[in-house]
Amino acid sequence: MSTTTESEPQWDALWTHVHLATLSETQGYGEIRDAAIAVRNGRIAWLGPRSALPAGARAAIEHDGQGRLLTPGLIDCHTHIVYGGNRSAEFEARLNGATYEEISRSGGGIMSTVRATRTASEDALMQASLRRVRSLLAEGVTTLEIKSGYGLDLETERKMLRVARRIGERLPVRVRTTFLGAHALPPDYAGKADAYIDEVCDVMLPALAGEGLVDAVDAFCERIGFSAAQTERVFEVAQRYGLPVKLHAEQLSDQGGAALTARYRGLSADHLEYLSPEGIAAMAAAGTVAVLLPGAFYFLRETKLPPIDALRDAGVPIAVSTDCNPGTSPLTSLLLAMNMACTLFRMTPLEALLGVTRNAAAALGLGGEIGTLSVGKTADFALWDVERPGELAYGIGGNPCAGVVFGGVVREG
Ligand code: DI6
Ligand code: FE
Repeated sequence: MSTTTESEPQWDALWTHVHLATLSETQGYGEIRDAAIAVRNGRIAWLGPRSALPAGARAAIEHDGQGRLLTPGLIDCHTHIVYGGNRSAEFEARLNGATYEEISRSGGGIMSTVRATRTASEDALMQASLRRVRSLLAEGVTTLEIKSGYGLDLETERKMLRVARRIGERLPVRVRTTFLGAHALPPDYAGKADAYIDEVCDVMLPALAGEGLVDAVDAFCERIGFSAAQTERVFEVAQRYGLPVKLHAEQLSDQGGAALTARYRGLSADHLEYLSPEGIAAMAAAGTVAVLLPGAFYFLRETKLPPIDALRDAGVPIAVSTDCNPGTSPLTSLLLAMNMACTLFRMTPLEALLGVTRNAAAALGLGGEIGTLSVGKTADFALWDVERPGELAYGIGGNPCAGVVFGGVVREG
């Protein structure tokens, strides 16, 4: 242990004149007006009303927050942000009257993204993805989950996950990777879904987990994706490798995916428009987070709402995310996802903010580390030019983010 002289400041940095929304209370925003927050070694060392600052407390750097709102850094806990090409031509063709069949017969849909992702060089994929990630970061995002799933072969799934890891090295953002090999059936396995699941379980996941590229494992459990039995095979292998699971569950129909995820103590079940009461009960008992994705609901013009009231009544923690992907949610604004969670799903602004902070942290298994302003947690914050925390979910367009602190360090740009 090093000895400190009396004149050495005990903190690395201190923000004063800030209005905190700690999100750490059981009720409400946990607001502290005219507050201060101090950082040491990248972690929150002290926070409270400015009037309660310990006498003689000093920091190496002091920042005047100018009365701004300071929240935990935002967390986008479900994205497919690494992909090649985009599907704007398909969007346009559909609005010009093309049918879904015509589009898929001409090679459109998810397979067009798979082709574009397979042919993109790692650097091209990196550049295209960085642009999208930067939009999220400009709105106060400090942690981001990124899934694979547009490769559907070992080489391209590896390329996607390597790009995801490199994004976390290149930009000041924490990246958690998710292997989504069981996202869709590649054309060469047509009619042989079980054989493709063999490949996912016996070849892809072992290789990629062994290379340290995988933090969690996901699948698309759906009539047009994989069955609950096939999903469970993937979960078993994940468990063998000590990797947590999550699931695209009950997006288009009820496959019992949420209950299956709960049985494997999954971090989250995501989408959930067709979630059953049994699924809700299982999630509540297992502590599995419900990740709601209003961008996909909006873009697909879905009308069946996820069962928000029942999730609330059961005490299931609810997170909100962009689902950023080229097919069903080309959305790179987490603030807009919060607004949509309120307008489309009737969540409250407090629930929306909890959904991109505390509950999103839980959905990534990082609840002890980030997601609230609490002493000991990593010092990830966002500063906002708003009067009240409820304003974050209110605006449509415009970006009130006035600054970001990542691991105690002011993020430039
Ligand atoms: N559900 C979705 O909404 C996306 N993937 C998934 O499992 C769709 C992905 C795409 O169309 O590119
Ligand atoms: Fe998704």
